[in-house]
Amino acid sequence: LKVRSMLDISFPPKEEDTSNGVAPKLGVEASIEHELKYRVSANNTDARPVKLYQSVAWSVHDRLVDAFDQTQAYWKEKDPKHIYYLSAEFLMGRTLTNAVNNLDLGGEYAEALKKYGADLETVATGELDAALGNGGLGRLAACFLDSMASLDLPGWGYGIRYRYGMFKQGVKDGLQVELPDYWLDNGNPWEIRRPETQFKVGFYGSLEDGKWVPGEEVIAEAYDVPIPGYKTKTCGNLRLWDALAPEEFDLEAFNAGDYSKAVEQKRRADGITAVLYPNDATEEGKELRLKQQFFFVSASLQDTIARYLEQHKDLAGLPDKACFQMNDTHPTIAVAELMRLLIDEHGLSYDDAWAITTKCVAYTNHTVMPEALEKWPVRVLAKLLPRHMQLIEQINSNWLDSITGHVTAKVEAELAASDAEKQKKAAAAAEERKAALVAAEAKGEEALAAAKKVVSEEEAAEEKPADKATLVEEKLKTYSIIQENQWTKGEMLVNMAYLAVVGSFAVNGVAAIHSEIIKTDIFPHFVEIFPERFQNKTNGVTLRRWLAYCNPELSALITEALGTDEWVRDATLLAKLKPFAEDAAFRARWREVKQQKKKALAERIREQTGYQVSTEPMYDIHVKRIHEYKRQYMNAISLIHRYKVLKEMTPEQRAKAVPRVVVFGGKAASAYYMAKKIVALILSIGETVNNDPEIGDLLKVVFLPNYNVSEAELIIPAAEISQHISTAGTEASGTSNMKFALNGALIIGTLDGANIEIGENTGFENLFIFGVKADEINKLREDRKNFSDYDPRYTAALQMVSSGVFGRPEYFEDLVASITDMNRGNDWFLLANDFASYMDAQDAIDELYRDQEEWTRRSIIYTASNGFFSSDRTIDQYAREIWNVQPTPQP
Ligand code: B1H
Repeated sequence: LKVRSMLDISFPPKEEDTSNGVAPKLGVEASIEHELKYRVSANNTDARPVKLYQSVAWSVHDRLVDAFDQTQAYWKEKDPKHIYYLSAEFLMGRTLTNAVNNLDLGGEYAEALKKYGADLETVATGELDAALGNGGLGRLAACFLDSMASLDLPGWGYGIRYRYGMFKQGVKDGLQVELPDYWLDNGNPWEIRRPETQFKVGFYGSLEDGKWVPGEEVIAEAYDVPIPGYKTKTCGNLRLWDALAPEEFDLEAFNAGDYSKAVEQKRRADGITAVLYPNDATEEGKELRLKQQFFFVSASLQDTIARYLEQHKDLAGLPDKACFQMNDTHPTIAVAELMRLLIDEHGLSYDDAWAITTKCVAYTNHTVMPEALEKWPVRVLAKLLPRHMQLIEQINSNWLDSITGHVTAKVEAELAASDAEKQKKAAAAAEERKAALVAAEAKGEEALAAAKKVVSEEEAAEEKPADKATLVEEKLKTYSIIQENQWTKGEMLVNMAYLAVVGSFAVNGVAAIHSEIIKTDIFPHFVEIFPERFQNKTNGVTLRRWLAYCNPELSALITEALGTDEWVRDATLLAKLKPFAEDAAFRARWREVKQQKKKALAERIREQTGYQVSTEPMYDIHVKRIHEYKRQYMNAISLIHRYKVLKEMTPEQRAKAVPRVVVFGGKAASAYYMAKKIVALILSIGETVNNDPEIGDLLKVVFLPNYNVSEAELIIPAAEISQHISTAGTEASGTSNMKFALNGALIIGTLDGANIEIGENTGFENLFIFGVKADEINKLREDRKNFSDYDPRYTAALQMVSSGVFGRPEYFEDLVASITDMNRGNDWFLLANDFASYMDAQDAIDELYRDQEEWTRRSIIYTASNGFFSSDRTIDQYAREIWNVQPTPQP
């Protein structure tokens, strides 16, 4: 129910727009001055970095709003089909650099800032990251928005305006600490509040005469974040919802004296959009999380339908105008909510509603980790969303009815196959018994009696034919959206991924191997029924943020070599760089750029950690969320070994060793016990190694705190080698691997996720690939070895941890046990299995680094080979193969 409409609020009449395109009335220089004086209230002399940033940002804001208004008005007039990307996370990072450059205003702003003795790069550091996401999944959503706008595709993102985004990570006493992210404290120039766009969202309550009467209501209010495409007039939208208490507007209740009730309601509403859950690839199962999910999904669907109905009268046409892409299971309650809106609010029949829903929604799976595949207890769903639970039951029962024929045929075929087998066995057994009786008879009365007894027991024990109905029932359960919890017997769960697959017209994985694994391991039943529904869409990253803007030096070199900067729009052009890999002068310049970026990173390391690192060693980077499956721990163990070897070397040997600076970064979920210990171990190793005078510049181990989008923009261009070493079959795709490759960092990695496709594009001989393959994992988990059989380098390194070489041996006891003790984790991610081949790959890296010409040659080959991983390519595939949405640029 729309609470307010546009008409309730009278805007000042719009002036005649004479600005022609995106240029507003004030020039860049004048507008910065205007903002500085009137909005930020600072004069020129007081233009400190943050205030200058704010003025520049507000000046850019005005230009964005022009582009936004024009695009949205144009789309409204043309009425093309839209894609709505529903996501609980959008990890946007900073906006200023991206906005200025996408609007093609870099030159003008640089010029205007001269007056303040500032450059855009420095001013940009005044901005706090918008960190409304955990890691890869949220950042992918942000890259997709950039590509959608850049390809002129009519599309909006829909999500939550968390008041506190991802926590800020600090380090205290060798441990991670979590600090609140006050990202909105200085105001946010990149959003437009829409008090005129509000919707009611209900929770709890009961069903009265089949009608849902919510027990609690909140108001969703829209904020729009303009998304400028790269050098196009198109400006897309990210609409984020904030929650308000209805009482804030209900003055009557307020005046009636129910003050505490009003305050309580406000507190509850605030809670919904307060914080982002800091879990990456795990799931908390908290009711508040489901509340968040339903809140933004309901508001987004109501909003879309309301806008659709402004221009169309019949909802049957909705699938021609709207497609909802569900980013993982978090927004999959959309299947039930769209059904409810169509049936309860718009009067459609169940069947008509189902026909529309299943043409409108599509689902992307991002993980095969069982702990991340959301399953909500029926108890929780029925309490929070009783009408939705009822609809899910109906959806499930229709679904099971529709496949009963298929399942019965399957059972019959299995029975027939096993019957034939059984008859053969039974005949053989009968022959044997006959022979036994004959033999017993020959031995006399007593033997015969004993043999007869055995025969009658055996005949009785012979398998009864299985009851077909029971078998069908058992098998149907494995297809059911509602299933019994395998751990807590009796508790029933709604498998949200199954709901998504049944309700969607397309289901996709995020890298080739992952899309295969979901077909064989996660949804095999559903593949039987609708094989055509399953697709692959290999992830990508925007080359604007992740090459052009974060590495302007390398970009300038690429542009010079190619004679054009068109590669920023058309990444396939990067392939033309290949011949330059053979040019020694070009390689020297390529190295110079890398050196420059290493220097910038070294400076950041000094600022953040106090460690002074040289820019001469190899820069070896391992940054991503901390997780056991990502195996930062295995890298840490290898570094302990490296340290040990360096300590044992003679000075002559040391002089020949290849020095490294190893940089880790990444957040551990606040409740993830082992991940926090892994952070602590890395910090402890650094503490010991970095202060060991015998080691000096030969090895530095740095944990750079608070890894986020902005840190990544600094770190990735400086990398020479990057690590992507998850246990095969666990990392769905990975996207930083693509960013590193495009910035000319070599990869050490397993045959997992997108590493495989990067290998195919770059040539596997150019990567350092090691470790077991995904299809060997199950068997290897079964035959895990004894601790005593492990690689001696590995056991010695762990021994050093246990004996306290890095301090706090008791604190690390659990961590060591998790990979050495059969009863305490038992090395689930197979570090021990992969360690030896990992070390071989590390040796190969050292060897190649001695040959700087060959190393640089490969570095160029990486950049030249990986244009495929532009998110423009990914989004073009989604648009054509799933969404059926057409580019709609303004003339
Ligand atoms: C990915 C998540 C994820 N997969 C649950 N799944 C979350 C799951 O808050 N939660 O409950 C949050 C995030 N994130 C990542 O998606 C994969 O691990 C990466 O391999 C992949 O590259 C990325 C984008 O597809």
